[in-house]
Amino acid sequence: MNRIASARAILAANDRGGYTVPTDRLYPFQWNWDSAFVAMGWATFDAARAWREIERLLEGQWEDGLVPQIVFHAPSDDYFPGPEVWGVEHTPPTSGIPQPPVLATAVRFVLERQGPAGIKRARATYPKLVRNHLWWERARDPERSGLVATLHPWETGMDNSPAWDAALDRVPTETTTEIRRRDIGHVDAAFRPRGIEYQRFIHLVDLFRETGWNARRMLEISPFKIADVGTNAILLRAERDLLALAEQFGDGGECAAIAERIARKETVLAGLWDEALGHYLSRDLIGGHLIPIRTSAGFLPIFAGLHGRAPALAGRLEGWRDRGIALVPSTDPDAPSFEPQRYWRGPVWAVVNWMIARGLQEAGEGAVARSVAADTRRLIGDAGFSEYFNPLDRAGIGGEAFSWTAAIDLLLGEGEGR
Ligand code: 9WN
Repeated sequence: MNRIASARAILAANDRGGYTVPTDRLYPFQWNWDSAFVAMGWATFDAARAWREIERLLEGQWEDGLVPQIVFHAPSDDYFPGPEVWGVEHTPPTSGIPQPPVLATAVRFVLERQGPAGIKRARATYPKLVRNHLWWERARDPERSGLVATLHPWETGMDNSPAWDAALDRVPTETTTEIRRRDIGHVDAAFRPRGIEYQRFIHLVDLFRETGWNARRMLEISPFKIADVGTNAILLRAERDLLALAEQFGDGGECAAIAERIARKETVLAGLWDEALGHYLSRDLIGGHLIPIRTSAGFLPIFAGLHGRAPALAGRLEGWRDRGIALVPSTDPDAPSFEPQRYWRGPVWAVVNWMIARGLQEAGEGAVARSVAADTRRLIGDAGFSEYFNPLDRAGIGGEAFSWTAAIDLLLGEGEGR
């Protein structure tokens, strides 16, 4: 089978009836940001199926606009925590937290890719995106500072990033839920988050469930509260893409409200730049300080359209590349917390690379954008469609036959993002 056919076959094999699981067994449900990338991958060869992915994700959308991290379309014992731990009243069952909001970007991509034939489904999707972006502001930035808060590491999609370590230390390790991890039955425990991190992850779930998933209460009481540079950059990008959709499907008032949010977010996101480290950083909203660890999320403001720092950030990527480090490590390889195999503490993720490459390309850093894209393609070509990759020895790690890796390979194979 050639490479395109192999990538398409992974999406087809992980298709569970209009939604795509990230990979068999390890992740047996529909995940939010995975599906946004996967929809773009489907769009390269089956627009109708791309729309279905988006529509099935939105079956999980709450009344208040939240698009949850996980939609539990069908029961499975292969994953912990399942719907009974979340205790959310929704049909289909869902988790109770968000994930990085790539969806509006995906909808615009699928529409532009398909052309006029996609207008009907895009028009039907548009109001749900508007409600979702209003949720972000109401639930996570009620004071309209321009930065949304993250209350759980899982919301960032970069679950055990060392950037969360100090803030997570404030979270107690006791849980009312019994922890029955399934992930380490599927993949090597050395590649996954540690036990103590899981205790804190579940402590937060217990705490939020006890509020009845009340957004206001959660924001008040969470001992973990971060302005994640990744989530905020992705949201700003999504706002720009939503504005493009609003110009086609919305009214003047909606366009003005989105434009106003964009202007506010541009200013405050720029404020996450740290001159000493020469990188964009997340802010601890309890301590008030920037978290002094360079991660791959710190490149995402370029994807959000902040291009002023792109030359400096491109220089850092070139430096790593010239030392033989595969781009883009999720944690600075020179940081003491760097671990080349352990989940978000070092490994390379194709989806993050796609966003970084696209941002660099748009910022006029075409050569480095091509390096990031080429490295991603090489990693996948050599090691397979793995969940993520060791930036030092370039091995594929985690789950295999991974949907979003296949989707990104399809996009990069066509030159999208370069
Ligand atoms: C929790 C599905 C998801 C990704 C995340 C990745 C991992 C889940 C987990 O898998 O998180 O959401 O149980 O480890 O960190 O980015 O969306 O692929």
